[in-house]
Amino acid sequence: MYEKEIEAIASKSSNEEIYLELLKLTKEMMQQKGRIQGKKKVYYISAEFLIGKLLSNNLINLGVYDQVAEALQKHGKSMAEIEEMEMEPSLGNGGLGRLAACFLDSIATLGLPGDGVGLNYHLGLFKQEFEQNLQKEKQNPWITDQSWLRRTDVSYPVIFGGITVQSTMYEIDVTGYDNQCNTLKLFDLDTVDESIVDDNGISFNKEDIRRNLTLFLYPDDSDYQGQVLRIYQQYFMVSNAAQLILDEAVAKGSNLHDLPDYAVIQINDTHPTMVIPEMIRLLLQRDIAIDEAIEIVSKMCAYTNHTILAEALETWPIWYLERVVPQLIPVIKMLDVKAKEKYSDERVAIIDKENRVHMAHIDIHYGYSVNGVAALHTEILEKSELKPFKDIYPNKFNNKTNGITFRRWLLHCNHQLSSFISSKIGDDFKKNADALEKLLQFAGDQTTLDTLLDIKHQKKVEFKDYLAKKEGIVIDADSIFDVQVKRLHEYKRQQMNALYIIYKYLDIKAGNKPKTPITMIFGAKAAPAYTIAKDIIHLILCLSELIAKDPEVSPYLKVVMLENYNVTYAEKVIPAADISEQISLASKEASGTGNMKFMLNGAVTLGTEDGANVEIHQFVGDENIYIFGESSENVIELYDKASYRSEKFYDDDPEIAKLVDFIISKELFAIGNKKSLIRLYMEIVTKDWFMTLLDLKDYIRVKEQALEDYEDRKAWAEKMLVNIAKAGFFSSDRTIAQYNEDIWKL
Ligand code: 26V
Repeated sequence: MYEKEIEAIASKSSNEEIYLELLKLTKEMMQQKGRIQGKKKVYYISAEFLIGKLLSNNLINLGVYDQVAEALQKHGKSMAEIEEMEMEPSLGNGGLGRLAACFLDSIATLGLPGDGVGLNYHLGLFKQEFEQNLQKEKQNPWITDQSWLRRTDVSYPVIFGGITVQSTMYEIDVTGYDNQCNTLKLFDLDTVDESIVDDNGISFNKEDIRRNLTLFLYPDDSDYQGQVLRIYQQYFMVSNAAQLILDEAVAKGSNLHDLPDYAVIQINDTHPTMVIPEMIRLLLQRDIAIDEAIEIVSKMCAYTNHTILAEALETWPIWYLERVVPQLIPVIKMLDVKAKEKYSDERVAIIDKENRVHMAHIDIHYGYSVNGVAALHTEILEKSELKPFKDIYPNKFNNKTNGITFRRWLLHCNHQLSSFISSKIGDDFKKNADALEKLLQFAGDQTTLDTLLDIKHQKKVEFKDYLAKKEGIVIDADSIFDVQVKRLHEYKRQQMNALYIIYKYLDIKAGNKPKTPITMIFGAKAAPAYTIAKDIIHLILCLSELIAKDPEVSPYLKVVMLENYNVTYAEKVIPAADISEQISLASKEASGTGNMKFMLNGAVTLGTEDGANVEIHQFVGDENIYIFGESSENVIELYDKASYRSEKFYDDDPEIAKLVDFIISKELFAIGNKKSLIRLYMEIVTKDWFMTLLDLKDYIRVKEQALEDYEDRKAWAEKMLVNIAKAGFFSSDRTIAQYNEDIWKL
């Protein structure tokens, strides 16, 4: 099917024309596939959907990717250059949003009825640019006349204190691999006006709700107006979702009393929490009594927690909510009173003594399931962070270790590896990820190992070429690629990696040249108001410049910070990585999903026993991973006793002091911003909330070991093979099958 059409498209001369025609044809093919049907549907409500570019993935899932790629090749074109024409929607920030996108792929692939519900941010998350070694934030427009978005005539009124707006629903089709389609539904407001944003940056009038509501994902919330705008966005998202869910259920025959037979809502972190009071309010309006309304909604809602960081657990002063969503206040107060009647413990209160509303507490009291996203994370929730809740609701808690879709993170981003795997063990792994284990039979096979090394080298060359073209940066494809790509946050400890770079720089200066040169690659955006995170970016960029200008060191060490790291970049850099840096302070990274993508592409993890690293470690065994650092138990104890002092590590250990002091050295002052470097230095020496200095020496020791082991190419290739073979568990198809079996029951 479609041979003629594909051939005709491939023969066009302009890449843009080819892209637009392929877009049209792909949409048509998806239309032909039809919709996944079923009485009960899951609504995955999320502030973020980091879907990435869609053309290749849709072609893969439709089963025509190879056919299109071959047709293009015949005409001297490649899929890669056609993909360049597509804009990447920037509807997410990091792991949470990318997880939502992987989940949509797997829900459709498993043939389950399930839609995503979110917002259509016109300018998405900001676009990152570097100027004078500093991060600058720019607009990131992604919506074009012809795109995957489809405007619908579905529209709902949304009432805020003071104003009522009328929404518009857009849709993006989500095709399953060898299956039918679901949809991602993105709500928007026609009056939103991009021209109110400052030409040079991302500032705008935060009070002009009609014109700013869906401009940005996570607009700056360092002031009151910014925080209130977040509440406007959240309510707009969930009020639309609730109205949509009621409409769809009624259309399928629900009498509202039986709503849980038609719909289940997965609340992705606390941003969509207001769907609970909103749904109750709508049921009350439709003459359902309060107790029954609460019961219905409680049977429909399930909550996923994605972080234990206190500052990320949302609480809103009740008067903020009174201003934005006054109609929800009586419901929230009632939910609070009813919870307090049953449980007097202050720690589980919805409205606390300071009159702040704890969003997660609404989810836990009035949802039927609470899950963490990796075994260790769920254990920490149950034993410490949410222990008072676990005590009262022992059966609500469950773990769902995250996963990634292999269609994007292997088939699409690494055709060479995927075809090689097929040639060895057949195609079964594409639908049944556990079949990857069959690769283990080739663990001692020299030709298999050589081919793995060859493919890795090819991906390094491809990445090197991409980087040279995109940023004019030249790297050595024969060097070791050591990669840390993720949001910039102190708990993820990019600063510890920077201290390693200082160590290596000084070591090379002292005459110890690495056998194989090392390329340290970073990619990270810092939240615009997060000063220390921006200081860390500044340090890395300054180190990059210092080293590049030093002829003694530059042949052996190179530091690259990718500008505006996004899904497209991830698809290029992850297959090229040798070492995957997963170095968060143990207990702080809920799961991580990058760790899984690297593993699947044959990189070896250098990491702490944190998040899903713990499970990766269990699967691959001690030989095939580099683990360092304090255990999560010890870290939690240090916090409980407030006994960690970074000064002590700095004062007692001249080797540590030497590295930290280099941040304020004359060499770096000559390149960078003195104020920023001093601020970061002071932060590490006097606070170091995420205990960089605690793990620094062990990190250096283990990283040196990994670099040394890299020299034994055969032994390294074996580690790569085991990592790939053991990645099956981390398929999001497994994760979604578990959500369905334990929570959704579709
Ligand atoms: C919280 C906030 C608070 C207000 C400012 C903006 C903002 C943005 C996001 C969040 C939630 C952060 C939670 C999060 O992203 N968690 C990540 O979830 C991944 C998927 O489960 C997981 O792999 C990562 O370890 C976890 O950090």
